[in-house]
Amino acid sequence: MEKKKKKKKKKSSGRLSTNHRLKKCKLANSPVKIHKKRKLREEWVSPLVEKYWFQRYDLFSRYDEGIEMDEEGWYSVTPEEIAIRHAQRCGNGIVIDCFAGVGGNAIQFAKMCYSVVAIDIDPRKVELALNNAKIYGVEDYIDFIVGDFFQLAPSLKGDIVFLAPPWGGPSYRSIEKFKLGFLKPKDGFTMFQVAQAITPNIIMFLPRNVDLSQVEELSWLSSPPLEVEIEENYVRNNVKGVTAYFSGAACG
Ligand code: MGP
Ligand code: SAH
Repeated sequence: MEKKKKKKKKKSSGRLSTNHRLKKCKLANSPVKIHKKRKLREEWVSPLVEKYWFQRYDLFSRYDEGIEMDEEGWYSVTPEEIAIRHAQRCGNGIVIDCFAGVGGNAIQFAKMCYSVVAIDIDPRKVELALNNAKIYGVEDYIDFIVGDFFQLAPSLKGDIVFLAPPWGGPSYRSIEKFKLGFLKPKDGFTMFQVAQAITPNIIMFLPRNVDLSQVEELSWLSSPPLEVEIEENYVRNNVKGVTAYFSGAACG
């Protein structure tokens, strides 16, 4: 029996016609695809999340060590490379991450800044962010708060306010020019004014299709107007969002 098998194998390893070669290529590719699909099924992510799951190592490089997310977390988390960039711009003060989600930004702030206050209105997000912060070993540098940023704002103190609010879900992409009024749970102008009462050093992470003239208008809410610097943020040559740095957070 064993001998027969060996013989068969030898036969099929002879020269291949072009057609056979094509077949061989297809077969060589298929195990990879099957493997990916199998992994996806093991983890189970919703169809909405699938696209983001394929980008999982861009979102968290340590994804395989036990990172956890819910659906909103998947499509909202700031990719790690961009979160690092945000943190590099914060210096060494106290950062308030007002819409912390599953912790993409808070973790990078904690790695680079003095300390972080991470707020989210959804208790599950705070649980997930704490889990994720532990994976990066930075949980001791973050004060997690479950609460509404707008209610907490009058009692908050910090050197930098970071705003990455909900953009209304992945459908933000279908809007030609995203207006600050579309941000949730309150419009961008109100949000900015609430943040400004804490500090003028504000960083906002916004959709790539945001109306840039409105972003500039935010700086005119102060007298004299705040300095503002706006940058596009890329991952693998794809623009993912736009960041506006105000006042001390701007390079000047
Ligand atoms: P995307 O545009 O939904 O994905 O989100 P992608 O892969 O760039 O889409 P495509 O058009 O190229 O196919 C891009 C990034 O925007 C996400 O990784 C998040 O960092 C950020 N993002 C997306 N949404 C819907 C939100 C949101 O509601 N809030 C925040 N803060 N960030 C978001
Ligand atoms: N930067 C985050 C993603 C933020 S997504 C990351 O990298 O993981 C926006 C978050 O804002 C959501 O998790 C949502 O629960 C939270 N949120 C919505 N309204 C809020 C409010 N009023 N106060 C605080 N958090 C709020």
